[in-house]
Amino acid sequence: MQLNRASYENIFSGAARILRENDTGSSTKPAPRLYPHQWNWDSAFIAIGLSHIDDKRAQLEIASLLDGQWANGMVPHIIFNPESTGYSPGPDYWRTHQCPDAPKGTLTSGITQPPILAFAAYRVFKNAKDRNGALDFLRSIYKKLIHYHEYLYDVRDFKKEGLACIIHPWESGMDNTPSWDDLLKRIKIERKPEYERIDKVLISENQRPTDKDYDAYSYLVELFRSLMYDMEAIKNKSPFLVQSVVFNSLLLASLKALKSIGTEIHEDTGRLDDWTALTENAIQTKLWNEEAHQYFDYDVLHQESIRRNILSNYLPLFAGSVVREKAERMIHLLLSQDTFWPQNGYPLCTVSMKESEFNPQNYWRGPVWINMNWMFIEGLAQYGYHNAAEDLARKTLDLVTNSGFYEYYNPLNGEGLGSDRFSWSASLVIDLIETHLSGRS
Ligand code: 9WN
Repeated sequence: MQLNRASYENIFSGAARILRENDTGSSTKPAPRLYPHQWNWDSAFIAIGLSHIDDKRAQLEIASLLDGQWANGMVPHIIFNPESTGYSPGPDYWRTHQCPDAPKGTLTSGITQPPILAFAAYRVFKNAKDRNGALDFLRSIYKKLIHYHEYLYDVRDFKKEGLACIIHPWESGMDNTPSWDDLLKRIKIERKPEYERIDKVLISENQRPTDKDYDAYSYLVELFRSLMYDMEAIKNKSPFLVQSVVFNSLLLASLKALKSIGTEIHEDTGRLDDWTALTENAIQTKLWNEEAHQYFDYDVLHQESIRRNILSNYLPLFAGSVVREKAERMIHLLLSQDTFWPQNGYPLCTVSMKESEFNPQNYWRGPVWINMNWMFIEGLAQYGYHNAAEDLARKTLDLVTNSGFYEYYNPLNGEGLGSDRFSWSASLVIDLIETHLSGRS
């Protein structure tokens, strides 16, 4: 079968249409109704797909996200669109405008998300047709990107080990992954937080996090709000502090991209090599588990590895920071029909099918997510596993062709779950068609 752009004409134009429909002018909503604002790692993934269609619009997606950057360098996980309602928790709940570091005139959340932004910015540059325009774009964002990474090392590397810590499940982007279960259960919620859940009105309850999860999510936001988002205070009081594999793998991928960006525009790349070496070493020493052949998240408060076999444990492959012998063992597990690649279904499950928490319909507890597949297609190709990468790309495109551009999918039968017309599913399908299939058979 010839797998090239022409075979996917319809799916490509369907994807481009979704990005147009979810476009608010300078940013793209992750989903038409469920997520009506701008999200951090969504915009990064979206910009990569947009860069195949329109250089300038892709650059604007990244620039508009950076407009929400805080004075301390943090790029928030949500930038609220003042014209959109219908998402909870909204700006009234976060109340970040009270905080001196928050940007003036822009409403944002008070936490961040996996830092894949610099990686995306470099891809947007590489895919640009107008090279001079793209160089100007890099010049306009470089210092802001450096400031974001300074924040991650100077403020978020609580243990000074080269591993940024996350303080909320939402910062992992994988909100209710089983890896957070024990930690969330341990949180003592003295007073039930006051929040509403609009998500359950739009999406079946069995596909979303539980109310208990939301109690913990909201409790943490109320705690951070009461501490005025002061990271020193949060570090001492937060019951959720994790050195996360997804966060630090994407950080590494971004550092490498940032170095390439700096080199392109002849800027000082000073601290980048030191940071990269530090984080690469910390991931190998602190997060690697020899017995399980994978990396585990680390619970900083209870000083223990979180031993759940979840897909994101393998993301150092995306960062290209795994030595060959380890990588081969990991890839063997990743491609196994017992864990992440169901025999008659669709890869990759976000939780191993062998874990007791595996649930094929519930959010980050098993379903296939297109951004995860995309990162593993990149990772497999980097390690020379071109057939497996192409197989995964083809299966991913089959899934979208059969079921539509959903937020996530049941890996056992391909059913679309969560929101329909989901932007990063559309955007990354465009990139798969343009980057990973063209010309190969
Ligand atoms: C909370 C927007 C975001 C994604 C996350 C995904 C989901 C939000 C929610 O939607 O999280 O940030 O309300 O459930 O888990 O990865 O960025 O698409």
